[in-house]
Amino acid sequence: MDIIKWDEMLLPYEQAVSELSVKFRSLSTGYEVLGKTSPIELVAQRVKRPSSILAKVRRKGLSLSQIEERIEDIAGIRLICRFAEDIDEVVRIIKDRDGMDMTVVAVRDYLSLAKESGYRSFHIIIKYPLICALGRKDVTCEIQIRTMAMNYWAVIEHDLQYKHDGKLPEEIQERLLRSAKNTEELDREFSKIHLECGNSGAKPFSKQMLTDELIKNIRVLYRVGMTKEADEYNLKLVKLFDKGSKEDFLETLAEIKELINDII
Ligand code: 0O2
Repeated sequence: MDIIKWDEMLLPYEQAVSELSVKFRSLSTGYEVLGKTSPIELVAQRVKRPSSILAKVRRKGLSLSQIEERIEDIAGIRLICRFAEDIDEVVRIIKDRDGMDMTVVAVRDYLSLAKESGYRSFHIIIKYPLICALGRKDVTCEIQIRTMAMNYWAVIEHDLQYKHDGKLPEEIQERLLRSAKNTEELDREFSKIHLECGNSGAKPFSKQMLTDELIKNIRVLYRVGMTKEADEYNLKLVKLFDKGSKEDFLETLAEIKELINDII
């Protein structure tokens, strides 16, 4: 009989989800640096629980020695988007990486056709090359891409299934299915609002954003020792906040940036 050394078996999966999370978080931060809105709102990671691995082994009629070869979602990364259209962008980003730091093995589109339960998400199965304490290994990983609304539904439904050993009363299943349709409607409505309010990708200049940007730059002035100038701009900021136009903000911002550029 096969004996599973869980710590040893799960080690590469733990490392893979950690590395991949860093990569996707860094990618997302890059958009921020460029002043754009990232299509990835949140990155989550998990390694499948042993009980869930064993349940899948039984459901699929596998032997224990087939776990690594046949179970593709031991390592899981979840990329959560604001809008349904962001999912397409994230899928494109991952497909573009195929053959670089990961290889796309399969794609499961539960958006075009939701699962019977009502579950919606886009899954990409990848092989991720890893060097870990056990040596070199290509780790299979499932990347789930979904909106916040899809995630809300899936997390709650998953939790209910887990607590009821997957045997939810029919009436609850029907209500969950209806809720899934409601989240689909919510996603559609948010996409429409997003489109109507302009989604150029570049951040619009709201007063709040400009204030934050000014404060960020004033803090740089303090850090580089230009205390007098920083104090002056701090005072000016309060006046701008009360009465300034966007043009006034932009002008002041340009002045501070010039000062910073001169000394850095
Ligand atoms: P966890 O996190 O391990 O407890 P397959 O037999 O391979 O074709 P399978 O096994 O359902 O199909 O694989 P699939 O579709 O890729 O699903 C893997 C994961 O997707 C699940 O892992 C869930 O995270 C998610 N998922 C799939 N179907 C549903 C669903 O109906 N409801 C919810 N909430 N999530 C789903 P585990 O093993 O359930 O989760």
